[in-house]
Amino acid sequence: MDSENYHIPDEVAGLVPTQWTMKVGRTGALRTVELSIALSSVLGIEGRIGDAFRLNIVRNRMESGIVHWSPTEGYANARPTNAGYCILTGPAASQFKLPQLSTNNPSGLIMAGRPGTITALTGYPLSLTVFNPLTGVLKDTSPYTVSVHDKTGRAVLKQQMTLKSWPQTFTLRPDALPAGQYSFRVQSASSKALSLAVPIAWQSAIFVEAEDRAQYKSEGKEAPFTAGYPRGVGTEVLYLRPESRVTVSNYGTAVYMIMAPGFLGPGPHYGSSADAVLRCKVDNQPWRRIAMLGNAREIPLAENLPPGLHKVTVEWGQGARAPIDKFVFA
Ligand SMILES: [Ca+2]
Repeated sequence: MDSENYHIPDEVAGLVPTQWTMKVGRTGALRTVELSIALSSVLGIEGRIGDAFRLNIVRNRMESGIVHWSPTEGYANARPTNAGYCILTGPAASQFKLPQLSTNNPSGLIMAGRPGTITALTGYPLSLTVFNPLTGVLKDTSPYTVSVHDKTGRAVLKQQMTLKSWPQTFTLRPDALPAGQYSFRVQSASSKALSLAVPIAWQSAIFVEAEDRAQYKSEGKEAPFTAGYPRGVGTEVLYLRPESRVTVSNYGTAVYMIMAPGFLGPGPHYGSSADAVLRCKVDNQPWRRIAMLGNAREIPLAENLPPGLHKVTVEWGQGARAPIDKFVFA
């Protein structure tokens, strides 16, 4: 913790269950908090040395906001995919070595930057960012094997590499690979636990979720915002504010923008976006004003573009906010 003002008031320290102990220390400008938690009696975890699991520590104090040890987007505290990693090292944490890491975790302890299948347009490179949060602590300098496997499990690309720093962005060039489903794998030579396998695909059209922060760049004075649409049951959409501007880039020869459906009463009512106008441009082409009149959900922004990387820029034009669901590059 790097806050100069960090302290644990007596009344909060008193709330820590009696099975827990806590020690606050200081190393230069850093404050460290050492918590001893009786895992089996408090949390029901029967751990062994080498076990790794996801952990988050959350402070719910509405007057000063919710504070997470590992950042969790929005107000949901319980999102295991956003939680940090925890390893049971035994009493001498500094003496824990990589081979002691348990291999019981079938999903591996390396993470891809995006959940689900990571896709690219047929014939174009596919980029993915890979996080390996434990290596900094475990001092792993062993080589890694990076490979791409087809549906039958055959390795169609394989490379050994020594990676000094994480996260790493890999750019996979399909060359002559046909469109289809593949698997991208990363494996440490020294620990089976340090592994990753994620589905990837090359396909003829790719969908970029408008609300995916890993995919858009916010360039305006105001950040855009994301909402469930309709709340709780529908898709996630992106709304632009008057001073918002976002750009999305991908490969292809055509770009479409998909709007979330409008609803007529009775039913979920989110106000009308009938007077909404968005301003859009592709690459350095002139700006277009796109009115949301009617029920057109799929709006062609540009077709017959030269093959390659293209950039869509979208900003608020006038009127109500319009729910942007996704972009399609084909
Ligand atoms: Ca969406």
